Amino acid sequence: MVMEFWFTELHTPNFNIRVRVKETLEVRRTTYQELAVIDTFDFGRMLVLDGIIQTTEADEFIYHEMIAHVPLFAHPRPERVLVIGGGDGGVVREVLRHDSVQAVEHVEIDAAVTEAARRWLPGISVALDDPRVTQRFTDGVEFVRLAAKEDGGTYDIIIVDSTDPLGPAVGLFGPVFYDNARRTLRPGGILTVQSESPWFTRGAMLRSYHGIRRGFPVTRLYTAHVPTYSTYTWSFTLGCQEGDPARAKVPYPLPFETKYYTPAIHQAAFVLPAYLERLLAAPEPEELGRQLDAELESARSR
Ligand code: AG3
Repeated sequence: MVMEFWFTELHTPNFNIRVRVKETLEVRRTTYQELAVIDTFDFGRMLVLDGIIQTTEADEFIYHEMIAHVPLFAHPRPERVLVIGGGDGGVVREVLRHDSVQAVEHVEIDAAVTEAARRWLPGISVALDDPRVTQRFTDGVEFVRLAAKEDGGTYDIIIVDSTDPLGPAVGLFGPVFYDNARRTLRPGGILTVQSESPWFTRGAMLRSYHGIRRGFPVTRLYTAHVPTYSTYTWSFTLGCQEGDPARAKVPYPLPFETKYYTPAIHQAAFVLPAYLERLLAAPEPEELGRQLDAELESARSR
C-alpha cells in the first residue's frame, strides 16, 4: 500500500484546501509565526505560514507578476520602490526586471521567511542579492511611520505583500499605515497592496479598499487567479493621486518576458464582476466589513 501524506489549509472548518505532500522540508516556529516548507506533487515546493499557503513554485508567477507589474507599468518612470513583506523575494525579483528601477528597499518583519526562501526556494529568492536591493528585517508599519513626511516622500511605488490580517500583518491593513504610506510616496507615486480574497476574507478586502480610498483620490481594485489561494480569485488594491492606472500606456511588446501579465491583462484585471462592484459600492462599508469579519470569525470557531 502506498502511504499518502496530505497538507490541509483549513480556511474555515467547513472549507479547506488539501495538497498531497511529497516531502516535508522544514517546519519551525519563528519569532512571529509557524513556518513550513513542503514539497508537493502538483505545485512543487510550497511556503506555508500559520497554516496558510503563501506561495508555490508552480503558480507564484501569477501573484508576483500581478502585484508588481500593474503598478510599475502604471507609473511613467518608477525609480525608487519600497516592498513591505514578501520575505520570499518574489516581488523584489519582478520589480527588478524594470530597468528604470534604481533602488529597492525591502522591509520584512521575519528574517526566518527569507532564510527559508533562500534555502528552499532559490527561483523565488534569486534576486535578493542584487546590488539595487537594501533588505531590512523590521516591522513595516513602524518603518513607514518613521519614513512618512508631509512634503513629498521618497518612493515612486510601495508594494505591500503581506500575510492575511491575523498575525503580524494586522497593522498593514489599518488606516494609520495607509496614511503614512501615502506620505512616504513621491508625487505621482502608487501604493499597491494584496487585498485578500473577495470570498471568505472579503471583510479584509473591504477594509483595505476603503482604507486606501480615504487617503487616495484614485483607488482601484483588480484581480488575478491564483490556484493555490483559497477560492482562486485574489484581489489587489492600488491607490494613486491621479490618472486611471487601468488605462496606463503599457509598452507593447513588453521589455521582458512574462508568464501571466500582458498589456491586455493589465486592463482586463480591473474589470470586476457585478457582485464585486456592488460589494465595493455598498453603503456603510465599515459596518459591512465588521459584519463580514464577524461572520468569518464565527465560521472559523464553529
Ligand atoms: N502573500 C500572501 C498572500 C495571502 C495569502 N492568503 C491566503 N491564501 N489566504 C504571499 C507571499 C508571496 N510572496
